[in-house]
Amino acid sequence: MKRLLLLAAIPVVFAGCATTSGVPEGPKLSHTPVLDKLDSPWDMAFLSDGTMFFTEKCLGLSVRRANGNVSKILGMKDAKGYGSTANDLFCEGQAGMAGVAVDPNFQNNRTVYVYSSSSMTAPGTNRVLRLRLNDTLTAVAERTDIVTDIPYKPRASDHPFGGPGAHNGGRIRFSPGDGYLYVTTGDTHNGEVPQSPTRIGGKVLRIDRDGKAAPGNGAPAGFDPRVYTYGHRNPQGITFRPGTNQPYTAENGPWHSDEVTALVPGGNAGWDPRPNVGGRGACPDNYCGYSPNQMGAMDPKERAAFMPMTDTRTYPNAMRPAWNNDGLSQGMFGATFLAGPQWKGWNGKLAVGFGGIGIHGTPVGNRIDILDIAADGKSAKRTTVNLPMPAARFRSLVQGPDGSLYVATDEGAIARLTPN
Ligand SMILES: [Ca+2]
Repeated sequence: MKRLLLLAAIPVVFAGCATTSGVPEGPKLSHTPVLDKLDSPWDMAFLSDGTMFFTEKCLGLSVRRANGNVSKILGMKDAKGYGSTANDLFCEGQAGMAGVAVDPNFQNNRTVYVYSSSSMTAPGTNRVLRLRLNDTLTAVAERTDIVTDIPYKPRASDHPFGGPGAHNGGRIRFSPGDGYLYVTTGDTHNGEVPQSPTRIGGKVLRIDRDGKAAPGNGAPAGFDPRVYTYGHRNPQGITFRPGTNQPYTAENGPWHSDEVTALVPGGNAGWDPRPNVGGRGACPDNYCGYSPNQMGAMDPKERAAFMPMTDTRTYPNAMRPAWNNDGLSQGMFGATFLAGPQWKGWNGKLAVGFGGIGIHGTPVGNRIDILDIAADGKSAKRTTVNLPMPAARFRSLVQGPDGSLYVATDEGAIARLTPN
């Protein structure tokens, strides 16, 4: 590890190791389709033999065996052909079935976890479901909802900017370090939620496999003990840095400043869209997340000054982002640290995927970037991957057990990007 650090620190010594970005050179990638014609694939999780669980936002949970056969395991209301069906699970807007994670003890308990919207509690919440599967991985043997109170945006009338299901969060990952489950939740276009001590949207939760608060979360007194970090907008990426296992989030910005942030226990990510905070006045429907009305032609710097993703003036101790996508919002949906010598200069670097569609003057962001993040998590250099496939809206990035990077796209595909 020390030798690798040295290589990264003095790349100029090694001809060909450095690029103009300052990020060491990585491998060439080849592209192999894995599944296509899927319906909004949202996330994947692997067993060591290559078995891949995957979710589709408006259908449910399926599994692809290493031999390529696919079984549909748990379908939501009206989904066809699933071994099990749950009529309370639904999709709407950005919400539906989202993240999936495999229990670290899967070989003994055949258990996976999914994040899904559910109508079981009116007017709808997001839940984390613990699912024990049958022997053939074709149906659910036992379902236990271990988190039932993650906010969901039920109505378009909450404010003028987005529909139901917006800012829904949804990534779930077990830390390879402490073994706890980390859950990202969105602000649901509700101004009170991100800084609320008791409403668990706009947060990263850190829980055990029963949904109980993990020890050492460090949130301030009066906070729900499941809260690990708060003051998030809509994080849809969480990943753990090789070596330290420090968690990092990737989250969308409000027409400016997507952020990658190194998390610390009890940290405030600094997003507070309430009225009368940070020198703002009132806002439509008490949500200043797009304040002032940014339909105008202000550039991202002006927007950021009005509605910062990290309000360090109001919250001087807020966690600063390592990187803010050069002040742009381009739909940063997922992130994963790359690990292994096959990644060459990108070993230990962060891959982030973008799926922005270019609304409100924000440039299209269909790409994958590699971030070389400083050891202290406070700055980063960036290079952009030369994709061996057409530009796509990347919803999920996961490194598989074969060491390749698997991507899910809003175009309905899951594909393997193999370094060579
Ligand atoms: Ca922030």
